Amino acid sequence: MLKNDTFLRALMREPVEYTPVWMMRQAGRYLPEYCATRKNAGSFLQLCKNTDLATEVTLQPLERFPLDAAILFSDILTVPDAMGLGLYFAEGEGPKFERTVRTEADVAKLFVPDVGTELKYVTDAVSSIRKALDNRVPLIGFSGSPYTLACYMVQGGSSSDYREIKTMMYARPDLLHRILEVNTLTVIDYLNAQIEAGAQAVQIFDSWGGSLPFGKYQEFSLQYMARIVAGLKREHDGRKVPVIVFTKGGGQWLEDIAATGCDAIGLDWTTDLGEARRCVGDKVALQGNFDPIALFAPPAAIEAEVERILQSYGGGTGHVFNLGHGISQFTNPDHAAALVAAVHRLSGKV
Ligand code: 1CP
Repeated sequence: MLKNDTFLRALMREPVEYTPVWMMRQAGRYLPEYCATRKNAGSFLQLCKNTDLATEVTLQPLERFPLDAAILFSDILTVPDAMGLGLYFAEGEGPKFERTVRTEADVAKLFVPDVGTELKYVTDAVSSIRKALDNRVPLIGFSGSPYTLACYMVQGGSSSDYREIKTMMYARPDLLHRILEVNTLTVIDYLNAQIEAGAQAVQIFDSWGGSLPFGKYQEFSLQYMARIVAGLKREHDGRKVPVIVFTKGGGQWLEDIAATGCDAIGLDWTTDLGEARRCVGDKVALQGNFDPIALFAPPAAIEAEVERILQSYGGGTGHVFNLGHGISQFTNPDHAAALVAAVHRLSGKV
């Protein structure tokens, strides 16, 4: 039995005593203990692939802060890596792929990898983390959305304008749809494998869907996420497994996102939580939406911002407090502590 299931209850809009909180990228470079473990691992990928070390870094933020959920330590880019694209991290430059998917021939070669073998290191980490958590808090599994994964597969790394993938979308939509089809089938297998290994909620990170024009978002990102939601195991071990959809920059499409059948929508900081609740609060829970850069202000300002967000939501269940995007590597961990404490104190945790 879970000792603290507040996060899962809030996602299912069941009564809660206070607002649960976790932070996107809560395990990461802003924590000195993470940097030490990563150094020992040799590289970021070796850290992801080593069960004991991935377990250790997943638990690091929970040792510091009374967070209400843990998130699997891994990366969305494990999926295109399993498709044979050759993920590596160039020092100081972020993720890169040895091979891109741009031509008709590249797309024809794409395949749905065997998740059970190629991504076994991820499900092994899930089982190991569940054991180490000993039912303290729930464990979140995750994947990138088909469109966000395609951004990296077509671009070959990070991008500021998504020129290659958007050109493909306008010039050869059939090619992009084929990539998205393969990604969708892979993500369904991948998330179901995480759920079977013990993930108690899952989040789909659609980090770059918000760069699409109206209409194209629905066709190239949302449609495929709806298919994933429909293809997931929604119950495991006698308990519902909530699904969170986070489209960064998706605040103007809330009704469409809610219609995917997800249990919760992740919001970035540009959306008013109260308005979002009035719009879709009868269908889904909401997660967010503190501006991660506000963590650079002094604790008193952080608390004021937490209070504004809690008041904007307006009390009751259905809110999971989070950042509107990942925590910056330059954040002072004491400020993250102030955020977590403020959420609990101001929302009534005794
Ligand atoms: O050098 C290092 O230690 C690498 C830094 C790092 C970390 C800590 C990367 C590389 N990934 C991660 C972990 C990670 N990534 C988690 C771990 C769990 C957690 O504590 O939250 C998660 C959930 C992710 C997800 C992820 N990776 C996303 C989606 C969320 C988001 O931020 O939008 C994306 C887009 C990535 C790609 C990626 N991997 C790493 C970096 C620096 C990036 C972003 C590159 C870019 O901006 O395009």
